[in-house]
Amino acid sequence: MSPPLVVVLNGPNLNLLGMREPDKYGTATLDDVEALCAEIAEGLGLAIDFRQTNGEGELITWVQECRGRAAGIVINPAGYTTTSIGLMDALLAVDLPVIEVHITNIHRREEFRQHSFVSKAATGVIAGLGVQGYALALEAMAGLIGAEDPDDEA
Ligand code: CA2
Repeated sequence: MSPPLVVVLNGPNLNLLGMREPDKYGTATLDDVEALCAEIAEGLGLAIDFRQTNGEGELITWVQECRGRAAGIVINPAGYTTTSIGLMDALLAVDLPVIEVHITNIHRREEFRQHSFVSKAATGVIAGLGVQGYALALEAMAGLIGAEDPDDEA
């Protein structure tokens, strides 16, 4: 049987990770985050599809396309966290486990970063643990979808 697919979505400006503001977001690039996710996913018996877009419509389309294809969604919605009712509606409609990830602790930052529409559609939220939050999200997702550890004896 093929491994369950988890779609890992990244919103606007996350393509700049590791290239700007390392004091806030760290030095890992988005390619590094993808490599981390791929390594963790393999150990958990998950397949991943890792993507980034700057477009709100594209992000919403990708969420819609998860229906019937993916077992769960890990998403760092970045700047659309606090603005996009369309993204929230898509995540609610897709009816899959959703884990929202933020590299920084949005609750310690400016007030405008603290209200997340995406959280209304999320099963769980991880914030403030750096890019390790993506690895933790995949571990939690494996538990939510009942993925089988490939190292476990059948
Ligand atoms: O902490 C997070 O992961 C955020 O989702 C990152 C967003 C920010 O708008 C959220 O409030 C919190 C920003 C993503 C932009 O990423 C950059 C990375 C490096 C340099 C510049 C932007």
